[in-house]
Amino acid sequence: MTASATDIILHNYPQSPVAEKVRKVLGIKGLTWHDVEIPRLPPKPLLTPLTGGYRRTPVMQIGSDIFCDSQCIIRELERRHPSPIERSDANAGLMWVTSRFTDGDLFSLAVKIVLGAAADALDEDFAKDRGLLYFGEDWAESLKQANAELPHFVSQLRAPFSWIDDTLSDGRKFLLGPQAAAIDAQIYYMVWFIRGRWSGGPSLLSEFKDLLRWEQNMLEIGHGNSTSLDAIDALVVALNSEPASESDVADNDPQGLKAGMSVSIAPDMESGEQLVEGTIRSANAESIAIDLSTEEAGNVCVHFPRTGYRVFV
Ligand SMILES: N[C@@H](CCC(=O)N[C@@H](CS)C(=O)NCC(=O)O)C(=O)O
Repeated sequence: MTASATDIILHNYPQSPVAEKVRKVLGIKGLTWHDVEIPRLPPKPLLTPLTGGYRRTPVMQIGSDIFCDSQCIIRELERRHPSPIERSDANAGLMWVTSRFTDGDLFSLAVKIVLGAAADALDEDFAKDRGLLYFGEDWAESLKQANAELPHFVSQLRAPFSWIDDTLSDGRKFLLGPQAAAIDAQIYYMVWFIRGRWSGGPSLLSEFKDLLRWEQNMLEIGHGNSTSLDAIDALVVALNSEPASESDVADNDPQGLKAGMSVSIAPDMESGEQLVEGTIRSANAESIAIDLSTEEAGNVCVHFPRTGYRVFV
């Protein structure tokens, strides 16, 4: 199977909850896409030439445009395939505001529960990698604490789950009504993660009747139409194409960003992740895109969200 420069390519692996969020958006929109399976642990030698070093999951590629982080990916899918889902509706902005809580506090809680419950059984390399990524330098201590305080962390997750259940209690099929939207994917991936990766998940969820009904509706949506693609073929797509996104930097950027400036970008946390270096092609309130070049992928334009990322000028 080969891909063209306009095809959607998702670099991900089956167990990734954040990738499940994006796979669900692809399903809601009924899109066709290529599935490249990447390693769960670094090194990721067939991914990082595309991203300039960003190693998280998922990453979306369209030709030589590379979208890092589910925020950027969902926004780009929405721009290219606006119907059905969220931008067309006035709830879009609130969905993104809510997503800072679901991707932030709520996801951290889910990670604490899943990794904390399994702390003694985790593979050493996996524990070290994810520990650093999610808990920072003191990860070993945090993991022990998550294990010891599991009931507390479950209580913190149970409340938001009860709010979702309340919202659905009028019998609506999805959170905003009869049609699934981005907010559904934004919350579903947490439920999917807790159910699938923590032994207490099914029991916790069984408390919420309407949430279970919604979960089934979400499950039935599927993931769109995907075919697997070799990672080497994805690199060839990038090598044989040029970035197609526009160059546009708004005047009033708070950091004084301008087109052509050299910058480095990384997730805004102490997780020891590699900085991605390039020159600015576009920047606005929501996102930033930088141009860079690697031997394996040629010229690429790598897109990041502004929220949750730090731009070093
Ligand atoms: N803010 C990122 C978070 C991505 C993230 O943390 N993904 C996890 C997998 S669910 C990850 O990257 N784990 C380490 C890895 O895959 O190497 C997003 O929304 O895409």
